[in-house]
Amino acid sequence: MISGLTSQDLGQPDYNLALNQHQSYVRALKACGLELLELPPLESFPDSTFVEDVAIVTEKGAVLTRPGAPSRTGEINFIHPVLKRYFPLIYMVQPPGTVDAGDVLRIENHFIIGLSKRTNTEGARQVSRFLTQLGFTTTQIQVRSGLHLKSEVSYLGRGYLLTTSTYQDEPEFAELQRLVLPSEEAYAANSIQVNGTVLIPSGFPTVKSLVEGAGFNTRSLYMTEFEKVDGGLSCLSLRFRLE
Ligand code: CIR
Repeated sequence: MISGLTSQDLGQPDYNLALNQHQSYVRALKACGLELLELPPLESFPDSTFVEDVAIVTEKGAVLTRPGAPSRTGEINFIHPVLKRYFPLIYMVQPPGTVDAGDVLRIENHFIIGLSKRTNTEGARQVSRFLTQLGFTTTQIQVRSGLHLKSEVSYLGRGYLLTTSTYQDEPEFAELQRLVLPSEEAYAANSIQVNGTVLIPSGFPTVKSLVEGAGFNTRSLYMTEFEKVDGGLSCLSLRFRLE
């Protein structure tokens, strides 16, 4: 993962520290009551730890994406057999569509698909069709900054959205309670709510108090080594509940 793609200028990740941070992440998910399946590392795919990007998983079915970065396309061959264990129905994004699921934000039974450098209009169109067939609604918005839509916005549940100022006036989010982060804490916009606890990156005090002020428990995790390669808390797992 130290050779992962990045737009940051934060230096190379420290591999051992990244492993420690990953173990803390695993412990936190377990403490939140999740059952985990940990996959073996794929040494030839340095970004494969960001397993969120290769699939959209819902209680009704899954979509295997087609990641937009050429170095990541092959990751789907490894996640596909794993998804088959859980999902009888798996849709697959076909070329020329590309989608990174980091651009796919679920808000209750609605999905917002961000068009970005990684997710093209054809990919978004295919994903919209698949999700609609599963019974969800979808809309699309332009990703205006950051790598993915979910790099800058997270849905916490109970009507709360954590967002950078980029999306604070986005009409798609108008009906949600928006917790708007200061620009110096933008990295923490990628946080995840798991069974009522919000996991947030360590070192972002405003985010912590905003989220706690909204009535959530928080748990902070060091994410410095993943931040160096544009990764956040949502990217490191695929989280789903089976019906
Ligand atoms: C990449 O550029 O694809 C990885 N270095 C980071 C992916 C982060 N994934 C995510 O935000 N869902």
